[in-house]
Amino acid sequence: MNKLSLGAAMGVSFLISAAGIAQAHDHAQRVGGSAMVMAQADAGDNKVAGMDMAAPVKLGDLEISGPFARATLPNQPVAGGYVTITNNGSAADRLVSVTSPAAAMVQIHEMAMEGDVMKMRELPDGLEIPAGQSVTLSPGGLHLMFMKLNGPFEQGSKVPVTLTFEKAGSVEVELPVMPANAEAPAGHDQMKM
Ligand SMILES: [Cu+2]
Repeated sequence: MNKLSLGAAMGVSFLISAAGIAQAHDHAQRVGGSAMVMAQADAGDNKVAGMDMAAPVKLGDLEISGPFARATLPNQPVAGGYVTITNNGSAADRLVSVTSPAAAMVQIHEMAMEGDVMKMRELPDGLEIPAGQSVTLSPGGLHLMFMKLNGPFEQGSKVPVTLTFEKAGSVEVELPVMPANAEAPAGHDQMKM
């Protein structure tokens, strides 16, 4: 219901520079605090645990669960999105492309050590989902990188994405936007404590 308001974004001018993007990328790594998690701890367990946990989306042998995105900070030109993809089939599949009306471009990124610095980089051949296994995209690891955003990602809204797999085809999934430092989708914070 709270679709990302693309119209509202038109007046927002992002000061995008190479440095800005680099900062945003670094930021994704540095922000990991538990302030939000702590804040939710009092909120009544069942209520929080059951909050808006979308049922897994099925696509052939694949199941997509636990979707979420992180709210953007002011002037943050990129955003991260996360899902878990389970392959219940007997053959590997591959996430080959991602699109969203919320951003001009969505890339599939991994984190990798370059020397002693952790950096993100695009997976040019997509992301393999091995037969019988789950692949989890999560903060600090694999992620969907929304670039050239059409507007800020606001907590409480939902960002639609279309995931396209080599074999299973395409499916649209909505990513609920969580706090900027969220580590997991709604309902999972409790389990992490
Ligand atoms: Cu990235």
